[in-house]
Amino acid sequence: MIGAMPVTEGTVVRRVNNVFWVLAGDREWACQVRARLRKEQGSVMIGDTVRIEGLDAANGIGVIAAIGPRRNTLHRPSVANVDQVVVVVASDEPEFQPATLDRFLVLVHMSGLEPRIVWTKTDLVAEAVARDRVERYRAVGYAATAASVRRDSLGDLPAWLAGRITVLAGPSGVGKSALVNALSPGLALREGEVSVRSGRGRHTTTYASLHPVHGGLVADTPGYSHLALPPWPPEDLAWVFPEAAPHAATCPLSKCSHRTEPGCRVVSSGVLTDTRRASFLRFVEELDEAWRQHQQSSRKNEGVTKWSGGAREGEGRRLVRLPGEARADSRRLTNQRLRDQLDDEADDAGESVEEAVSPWYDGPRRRERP
Ligand SMILES: Nc1nc2c(ncn2[C@@H]2O[C@H](COP(=O)(O)OP(=O)(O)O)[C@@H](O)[C@H]2O)c(=O)[nH]1
Ligand SMILES: [Mg+2]
Ligand SMILES: [Zn+2]
Repeated sequence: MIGAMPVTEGTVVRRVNNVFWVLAGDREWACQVRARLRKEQGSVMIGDTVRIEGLDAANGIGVIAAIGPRRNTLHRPSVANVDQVVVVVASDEPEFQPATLDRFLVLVHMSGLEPRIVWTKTDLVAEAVARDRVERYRAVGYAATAASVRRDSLGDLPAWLAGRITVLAGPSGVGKSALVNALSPGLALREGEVSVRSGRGRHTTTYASLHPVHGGLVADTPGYSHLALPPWPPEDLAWVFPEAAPHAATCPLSKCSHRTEPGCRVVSSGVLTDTRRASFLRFVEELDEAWRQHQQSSRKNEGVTKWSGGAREGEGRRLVRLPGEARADSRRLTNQRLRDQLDDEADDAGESVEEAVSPWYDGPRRRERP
């Protein structure tokens, strides 16, 4: 048939330089972004729902004419409209570290998303060990499953993917790329690649790709080894430990960090046990420090504002906490400080800074009304 195809909607799944690949129906279109759109709405993100026009079916090309409202955005990898983050941990090689898993879980919760858990490489441990770990986290309230690509067993993972945009996250070497390959034979993502440090500082920008698998879209991510918790009030940590949250809600103490305070309901409930409790105590201490530093730098900023605005001494804006936008703003403010701090850590570890900064900074964005 001759003539323009109708305008259609699709999802941005890949980017190569300034060409965005849009999945619409059962095919991908190579699209440029209309110049006016770039000016009005900024750059297109992987995961964006877009309207494409001027489709040329013979050459598979089109133009992105509009970006739909974003439900949320993640950074590193930069992906919009993420429905879930699946945290991948290895049963062994690298050795399972509960604190590392808990840190990923907390970071995903803090960005407003629900984490799920896959233990992969279960071929490397006794079946009972694998089962116990999964059961433990299920008891806490997480969707958790076991997998082994060596044994062609992917557990509940395929069922979780349908109709959703999923990001796989987790330390490097745990088997994320191998899982995506197993989900989509023929894809052949490179496995066993440890991130290489490229000179001083940043990797050349590589964009996340979304792969169509089991009726959904999945993004593989590089591993992150240094993950700092963002500056949250330490007393809010219990909100991102699902087993502790209901008890924190009824804790009678004010400003309680739910550590060891006499009369604390989280403590007396005994819900935090063993490694979960160890993670909790460790993270509270990290937040103590991160939050204290954050408040110091906020006070400094307020001082400047007061002076230039001529406001009276001691009358600075109160620091607004939780939830939503204010928190997201404070995260953006402290991003640079964290980046500086992590720069040093990354240097020590011989890794790039991009990887060192937590990928989960921007919380959910308020949905814009058209
Ligand atoms: N024994 C075993 N090895 C695996 C499994 N999945 C991945 N691997 C190996 O673990 C290494 C790291 O895998 P990769 O997918 O690159 O990890 P990523 O860094 O998380 O993407 C590779 O050598 C894989 O072959 C598994 O289920 N069992
Ligand atoms: Mg990989
Ligand atoms: Zn308490």
